Amino acid sequence: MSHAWASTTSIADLATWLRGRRRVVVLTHLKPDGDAIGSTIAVTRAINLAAAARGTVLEPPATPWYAGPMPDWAADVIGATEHRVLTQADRPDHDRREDPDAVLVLDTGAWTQLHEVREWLLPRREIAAVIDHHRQGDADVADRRVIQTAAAAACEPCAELCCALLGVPSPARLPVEVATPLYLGLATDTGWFRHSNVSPSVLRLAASLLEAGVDHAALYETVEQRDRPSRLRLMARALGSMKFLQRERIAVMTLTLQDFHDCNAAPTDSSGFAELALTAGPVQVSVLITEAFVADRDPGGSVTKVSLRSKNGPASMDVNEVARKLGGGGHVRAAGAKVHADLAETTRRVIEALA
Ligand SMILES: [Mn+2]
Repeated sequence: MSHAWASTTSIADLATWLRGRRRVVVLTHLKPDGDAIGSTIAVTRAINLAAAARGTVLEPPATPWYAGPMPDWAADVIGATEHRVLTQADRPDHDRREDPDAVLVLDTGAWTQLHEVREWLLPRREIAAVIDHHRQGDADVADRRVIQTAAAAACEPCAELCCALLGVPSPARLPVEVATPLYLGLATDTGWFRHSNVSPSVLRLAASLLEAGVDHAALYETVEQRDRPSRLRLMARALGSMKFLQRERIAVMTLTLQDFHDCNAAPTDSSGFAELALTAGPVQVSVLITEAFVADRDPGGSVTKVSLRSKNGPASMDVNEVARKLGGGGHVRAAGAKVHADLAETTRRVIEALA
């Protein structure tokens, strides 16, 4: 078994391997985002549609399992597709159905992102496959891996998998219930087609998915135009905390638990804040430092979350490198870390890492 974070198989071979599996558990990273939910729902539906097309199935083979919290829009995207949200009361090993004969891990391959299912997944890695686009991951999560770091979203390779499973020659021919979650992942991981990861292949895939019947405007409204007013109040706090460093090249925002409390905000309300400062001309790196909620902490220690975003261009900074100095990782333009220190000490370490 190779231990390098690299592909060991192809999408075509994965599709062949999946054909005829009776029960497939589909996993993704904790706190799933648009790409995580999009890829898992699209692949789940494709597997189940392919099984139904082969003959009557008593129970659809594929089920996604999530470790929350789920975004507010999740129910609208998931609809009637059967899924599980794992909780303290519903652990992976409480599943009384037949043990799966395949496990798919989409949009991550890092144990730190698979905390809730780690113990369950460890003895099953020989029947597991990872499809991911992140630069870092743990090769021992699954023997079968398709790692496409050039892909903007996990939904790019997953679109290819859906086509192979359903035997269609182009994503434009996918059923709209498969095309829509794929489009969601593509759109959200590119900031609705604004980030530097937008490539010809991203726009070609998006165009094909629109041909398949995706309603861009309806999806945008469902996902992006449903903020609770508490999120805007919290955004005002984040912007109010902003400090500029290195002649306004770097902007650092901080959010305390008190900020969340005062604004009556949920932990997910700060998502997307990390990039806020990139709208300022001189700012090359935008940082959000957040006190972690109790559920995210280790007993007895404080944990602070760091999210980094950077601009493209000649003066740009590889924030993946910065995050790695802090014990985290991610992409060149978007990365993060969980630091085992309080907000003040974490801020000090972030500024040092950025120097
Ligand atoms: Mn992704």
